[in-house]
Amino acid sequence: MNAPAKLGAYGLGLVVIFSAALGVGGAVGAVGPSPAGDGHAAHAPSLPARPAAQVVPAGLQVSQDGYTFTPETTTFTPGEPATFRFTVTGPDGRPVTRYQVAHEKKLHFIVVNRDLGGFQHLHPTEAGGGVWSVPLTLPRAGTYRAFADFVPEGGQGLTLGTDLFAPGDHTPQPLPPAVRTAEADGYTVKLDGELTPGTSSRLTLTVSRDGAPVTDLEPYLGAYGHLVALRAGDLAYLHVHPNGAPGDGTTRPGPAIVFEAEVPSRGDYRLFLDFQHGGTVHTAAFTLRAVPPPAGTTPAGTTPAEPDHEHGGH
Ligand SMILES: [Cu+2]
Repeated sequence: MNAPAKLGAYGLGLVVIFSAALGVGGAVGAVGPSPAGDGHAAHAPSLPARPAAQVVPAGLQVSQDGYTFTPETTTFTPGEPATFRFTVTGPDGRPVTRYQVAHEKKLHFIVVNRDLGGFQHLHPTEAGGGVWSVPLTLPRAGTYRAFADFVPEGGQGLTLGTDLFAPGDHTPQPLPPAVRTAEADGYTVKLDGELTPGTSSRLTLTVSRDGAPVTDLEPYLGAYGHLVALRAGDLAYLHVHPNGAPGDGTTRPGPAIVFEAEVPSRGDYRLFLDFQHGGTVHTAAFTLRAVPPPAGTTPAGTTPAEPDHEHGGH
């Protein structure tokens, strides 16, 4: 019976945190995935102390820093190919037409089921006048989250998110359990490493096929792999940067792809790895739980773990 009350309280909590995060942005000049400097407590004296790393993660907002993700339509027939068109509206209220290239593209477009059961990484084309256009099929009925990941010229990188809908009966799927290997198109990908909230965590993904390491991965968007991490529950979008690049003299084309990931909180994350081999892009998906390190090993610069009732539980 008290579920609505809890939801209401949760929503209020989000509003408070959101407002505080904007305050941090105004004070230090940036709200982004990197931890901001401290000192924010002075601007929000009525709020309890809050780790600076808990600024609003990317992907949760349809509008941020004056930029707004504006879809032409948000409802699609399940399983039917369609064209998704959208603009990004800038601070002046007009569609943004000038972008910086990042990872070889001006804009990266990610679509995932709200239950994290699917993943599409697409690259829309410019249709003129700031309109982006991309063929899109929402494979089954349900609610989806679409992310536009871009850098407006002269601005900061942003990931804006909006919901898309495919009407019809559907049964949400539970989050797949955490496992250390994933299959993708006949490839096996093994995940090593842990996610530690609030600090950079090294993740190594190793690709093999038929038991043999794959040592001739092909560059895709300027790297041997791209990793998107989405937080279960709200689909916060985490930027994950690969270590090294093709042609830098030290980065090998597999079988291991190394990333540095930083997640803002404990909880479950769904990781999607894109890699290219044989001229085709493959996607391997993992569930990984972020837990604070055991007491006494808290990395410098992070907030000490709460009393650890989950100790040894994962
Ligand atoms: Cu992309």
